[in-house]
Amino acid sequence: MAKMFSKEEFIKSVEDNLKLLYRKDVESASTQQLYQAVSYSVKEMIIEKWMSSQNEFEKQGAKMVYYMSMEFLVGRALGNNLINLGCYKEIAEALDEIGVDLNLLEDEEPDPALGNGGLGRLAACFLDSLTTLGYRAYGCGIRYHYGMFKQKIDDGFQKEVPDNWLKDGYPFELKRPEHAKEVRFGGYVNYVLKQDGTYDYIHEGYQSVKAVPYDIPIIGYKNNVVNTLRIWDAEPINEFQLESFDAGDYKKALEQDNLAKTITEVLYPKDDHMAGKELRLKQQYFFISASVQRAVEAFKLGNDNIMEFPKYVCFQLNDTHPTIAIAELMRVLMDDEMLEWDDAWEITSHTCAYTNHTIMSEALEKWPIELFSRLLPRVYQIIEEINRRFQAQIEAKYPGDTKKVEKMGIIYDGQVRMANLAIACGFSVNGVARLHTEILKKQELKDFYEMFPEKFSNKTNGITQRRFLCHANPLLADWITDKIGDEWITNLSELSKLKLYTEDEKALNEFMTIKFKNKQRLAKYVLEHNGVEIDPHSIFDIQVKRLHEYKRQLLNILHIMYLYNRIKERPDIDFYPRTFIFGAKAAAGYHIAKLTIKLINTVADIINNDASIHGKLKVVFIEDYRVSNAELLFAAADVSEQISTASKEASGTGNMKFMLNGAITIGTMDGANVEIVEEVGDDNAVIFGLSAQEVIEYENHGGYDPVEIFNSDPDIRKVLMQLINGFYNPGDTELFRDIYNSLLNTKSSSRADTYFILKDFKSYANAQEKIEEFYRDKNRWAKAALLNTACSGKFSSDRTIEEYVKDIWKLEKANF
Ligand code: 26Q
Repeated sequence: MAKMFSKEEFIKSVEDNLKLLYRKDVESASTQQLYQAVSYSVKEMIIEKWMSSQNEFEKQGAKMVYYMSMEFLVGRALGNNLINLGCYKEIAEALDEIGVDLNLLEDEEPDPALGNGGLGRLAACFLDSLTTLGYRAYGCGIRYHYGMFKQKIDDGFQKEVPDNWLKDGYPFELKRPEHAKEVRFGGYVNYVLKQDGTYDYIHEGYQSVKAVPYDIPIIGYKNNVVNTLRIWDAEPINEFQLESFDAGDYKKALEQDNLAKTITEVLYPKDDHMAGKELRLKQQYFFISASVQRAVEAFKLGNDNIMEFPKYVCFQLNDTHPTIAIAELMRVLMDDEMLEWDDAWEITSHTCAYTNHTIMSEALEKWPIELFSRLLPRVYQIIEEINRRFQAQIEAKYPGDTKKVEKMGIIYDGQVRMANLAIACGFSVNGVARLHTEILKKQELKDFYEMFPEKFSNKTNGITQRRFLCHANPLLADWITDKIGDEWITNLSELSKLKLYTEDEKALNEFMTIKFKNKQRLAKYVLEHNGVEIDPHSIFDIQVKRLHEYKRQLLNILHIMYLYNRIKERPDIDFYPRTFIFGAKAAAGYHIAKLTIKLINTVADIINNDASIHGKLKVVFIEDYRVSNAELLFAAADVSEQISTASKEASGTGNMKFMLNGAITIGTMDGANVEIVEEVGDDNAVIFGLSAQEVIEYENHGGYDPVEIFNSDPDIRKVLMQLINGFYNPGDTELFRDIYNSLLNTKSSSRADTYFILKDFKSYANAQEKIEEFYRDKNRWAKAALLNTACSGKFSSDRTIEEYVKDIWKLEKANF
């Protein structure tokens, strides 16, 4: 228990907060009110550490990293904060003594969904690790009023419902109006000739919004260090006073007011295409401009030599979304700090570093010049000059090679290419898994790699064991601590000590009993939420992630349809009962993705209600997959589905969370799966499908012909025909036609079966058979499951962060 709080004091503080906030006592308060009061009490425990950490960091003059990200998918804070404060159990007991169940309070917390998926969750894991390791860090992001939509399943279809996560107030944030910054949009740039013959550039006729930061504490694991996630909200620059404006001002005031209202309204859901939406660019510039201005201001408080900026500050850009930071830092240094170009460039090019999370070209961020220069005239001007100089550099290095400028130019073909800006100006470029980084170097970013090989490195992703084991799976966490001590909580490679227990029957039994209990916990959740009974003795086979064609949820469900056919054709077949579980949100406008959700639910309905198969097969779609229910799912999984088309998944991080919790991977050699197999050994994972190289080879030769497979394989043909013959959906045989077409018909825009689903089908089905055979051998399975946990040490985000620190950020650890 934190030393300034005894149980009695804590309860007293909760009672005080209940009175203060709601005029209630414990007996009369609602669960939501109790959650709020307890959270405020926990915030009280944090605040001292928060202030003293910041003071200490300042005193030490420690270098800091600003992790710039459009998304931070932090998940619920209450339970996690208690774990990192080291007093979860004590507080749970204290609350229990006054008749309050901490678990129920935790369920009252909205799950702050300020992110889409992997990239946003990675940012959250990084903040946890940075702080636990004692590094000075800021997360910089946006305080969206509406986060990722809530998903409702209605007649099998996804419906998007707004996520009003702030409606009851968020107890862990702190508004910091004293650090507000003005951010400017639109207008034009005026030139003023100075006496020395150079120009001053003056931005005029713009609209402004006020960026107001809200700080959320990030608590290190039992180390008294607290860092800050700073999310910016927009407010009108002046109080809106109708009477005092004449006609011209009135229009402008209205527009500014509107700008402030819309800018932080909602998180853009990830799409398969980068649509050049003006509001998205506004969001990007909004939080970046505010963050950069604040970073320069904060630096100047402790140092008057601005040239030392890169010695004390690093900006890590989470994908290209915050890349405008490069031009904004140039602008602030030149226009506000009055530096010359060369000095500003010297600073900027040693401050900014870029992480790439995708190789899919349709996702690469590009903005039309017209839009960009209208919205951000001064910033655009700076990018033009960066581009001019960069092109000259390219031409000097590759004289006469016009293709190089075409491929690497920052401004080209009417567009601003953000990745090119990030690579040309940043001092570091990294991929997020070894395979991914190799593909970047050899294919997608080959020209850049040849020009700047020293900038490139790999930083394989990781996850925090504090949330995804301590909090998600307390039974397993305690068991591990019992066996090998608790050092694994801050040094995950310690888990390798568990390898000793693979020959210990009793230990294996305990391990599998914990898995069973977690399966029961999930079964209860499924019964409550889906009304479907699932058998914890069956194999729990889980695929949870965003819905995207490349992630191939479709392969999974087509295979389930195939299994169902087999069971129906041969009712006496020896089939080990299996429960297939899905969780996935589809972007609202992503037709095929949404149709896949409908397909999964339609198939689930038929299979789950077919008494003739005696419950051998169950299919469950978890509504509104998010961080909080993810924790239940990882803990309960036997099989982890990681079946993306090889070369498409940059890394994946769900794969690591499953592994940590003792699930066995069925997967392709893609992303971090490659490294997972390397750690656990290929006997303890089941790999199938084309390799990345084979996929790329096919793609370079115009794909392959799925119709051949359709014609020659009756099992596959039967499944595909069931998409369009009304087998699952007698009322509307056309419903799934587009899925059928996506697999078999070449459209002008794309090849048939772009993601090699039919090509990999047989190999996947064989792999699934291996899983079944494997699971029947209880002892072998238990060993493999335990080995997955034991070998997952590499995938801690602590390891990832240490690599970033050593190779890119060069931070020192706090010594307090
Ligand atoms: C871009 C423009 C306009 C609107 C939205 C977006 C947008 C938003 C989110 C584009 C991409 C994202 C998110 C990408 C993402 O989550 N990528 C995943 O990052 C993980 C962490 O590195 C990897 O593990 C996954 O492989 C990768 O898919």
